[in-house]
Amino acid sequence: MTRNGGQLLVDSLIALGATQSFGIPGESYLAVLDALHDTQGRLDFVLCRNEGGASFMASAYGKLTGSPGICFVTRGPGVTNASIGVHTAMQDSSPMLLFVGQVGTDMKGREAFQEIDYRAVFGTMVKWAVEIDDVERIPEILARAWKTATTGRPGPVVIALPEDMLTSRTDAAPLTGPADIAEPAPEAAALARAQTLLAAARRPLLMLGGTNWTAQGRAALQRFAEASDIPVVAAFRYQDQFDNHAPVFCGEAGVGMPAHVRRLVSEADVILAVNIRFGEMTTDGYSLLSVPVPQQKLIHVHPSDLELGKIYQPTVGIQAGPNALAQALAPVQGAWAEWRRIGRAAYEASFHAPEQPSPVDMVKVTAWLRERLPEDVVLTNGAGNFTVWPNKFFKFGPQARLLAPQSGAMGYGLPAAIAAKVACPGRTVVCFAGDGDFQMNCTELATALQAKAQPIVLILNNGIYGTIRAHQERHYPERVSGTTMVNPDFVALARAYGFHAERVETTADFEAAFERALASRTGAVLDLNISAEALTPRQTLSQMRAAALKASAKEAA
Ligand SMILES: Cc1ncc(C[n+]2csc(CCOP(=O)(O)OP(=O)(O)O)c2C)c(N)n1
Ligand SMILES: [Mg+2]
Repeated sequence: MTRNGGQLLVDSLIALGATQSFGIPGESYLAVLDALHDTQGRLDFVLCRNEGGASFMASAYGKLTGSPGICFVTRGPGVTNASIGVHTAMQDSSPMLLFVGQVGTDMKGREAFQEIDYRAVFGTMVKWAVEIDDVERIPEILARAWKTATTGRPGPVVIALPEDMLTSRTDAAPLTGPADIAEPAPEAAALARAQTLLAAARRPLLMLGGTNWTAQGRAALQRFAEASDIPVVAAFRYQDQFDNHAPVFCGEAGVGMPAHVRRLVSEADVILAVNIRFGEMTTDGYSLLSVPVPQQKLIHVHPSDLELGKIYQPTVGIQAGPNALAQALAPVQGAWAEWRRIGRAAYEASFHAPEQPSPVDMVKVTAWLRERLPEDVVLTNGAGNFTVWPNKFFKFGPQARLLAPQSGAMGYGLPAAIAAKVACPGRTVVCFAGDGDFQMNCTELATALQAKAQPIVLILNNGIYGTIRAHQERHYPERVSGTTMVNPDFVALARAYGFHAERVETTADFEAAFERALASRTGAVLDLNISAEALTPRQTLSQMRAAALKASAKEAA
């Protein structure tokens, strides 16, 4: 027998095109670790510190590269830690393969040590959950897992590996490569109906998002939008998929949706929605389009039939990939120049915000970063009020990328930044983190140190779980509970992990500190002195509290 199951699995992954993997070891998959011993330089293993961090890294790697992020974790405690990245990959439509150890087939079903029924636990969280129960079928299952993760609406696949499947020997041939599966092109008659609807529109809108875009597809969609002068809005946290400098780009339909974006979506008469799923954030709580039949005429284009008509009945539904659709669209003309101009002007105006009541003023910091960061920068963030800065105060050009979780998972930013550095060592990667957000996965600084994948991290340190504090002040003003943090010395912490680190006390100190961060070979952590008062760009904590007190006084009267 030529090889064991672990070797067959690793050889098959290499044949499919995997070059990087992330994980935490476990005795449940020693044969895989043993196979990885001989594949350095072909399939590397980034050793992480918590499975939550590892699965975030794999999820972000898949989102950035389009190649499934590979994650290896052990059973029970390992995989439950990893579930956060799996959920995020699903909500983000990011291709990901999570391999997890399983008890031997001779013990299954007894609630053996760390046993989990993966199909049941991950059943609704993934595109496919499978357990290998015949070593000969490893190539077949891996080929299907790869295909499942990358086609249609991309997403995560969980593959359970019973211990004896990895140690059994086999003569089965490994894969020779991934299947060549073409992106579905739009059906001609449906495309013609869509074009007719668009041409007859008075207030058309293009919405886009999702994964699996190619540079050519994005450029083709931009040519179509510009030639047609149609305003463009990106779905929640997919604003990096369209050149924000284009005069047709009008903003992101995401959390804290600006009024002008809400207006564009709700007042449009024809919406061409390309490659998006209609999530709660993108629809402002499903309020901008009525369920199940929107008042707007909806042309919904998606590579997965499961997304078409899932929530909104489209006027025209087209099952097609985003790039094939973009190449096929012909420009349309209409009298909507003013509609587009107003949208764009409001987007440009959204970058102006008052001076912040904070020693470090993020309006000024982000204005400077917009000019200073390289065109191919990767920004990352987790969850918290601070995300408004990378999400709403940055302009993504054609090469810039945003790795931000549609799942709103705290702790995603740092692992995502490490994954981006692993995938693209030459690019500048900047993680925006809240003080709460950062501490979810700050142990991954060790992963960064070991993998020499060290990004720049900006901690927006306001001493509070700001988002929850904001909700608290709105609903229970003055009754602060469970939202104030006592924080460690972040500079000392980061230095202990080999990072360059500085405290930035005032706005004036930021530029020089950031230049030192850029120049540092070790990556950098900048601890920014942000006042809790500066909770949102346009409303302070005190204003929020006062408004809530006034409202409750009115209610009582
Ligand atoms: C894993 C996870 N746990 C809890 C939450 C709920 N939550 C959302 S934002 C937030 C506070 C974030 O605080 P911080 O990172 O300090 O950012 P800030 O809002 O202060 O800018 C919390 C607790 C979440 N989204 N994800
Ligand atoms: Mg905070």
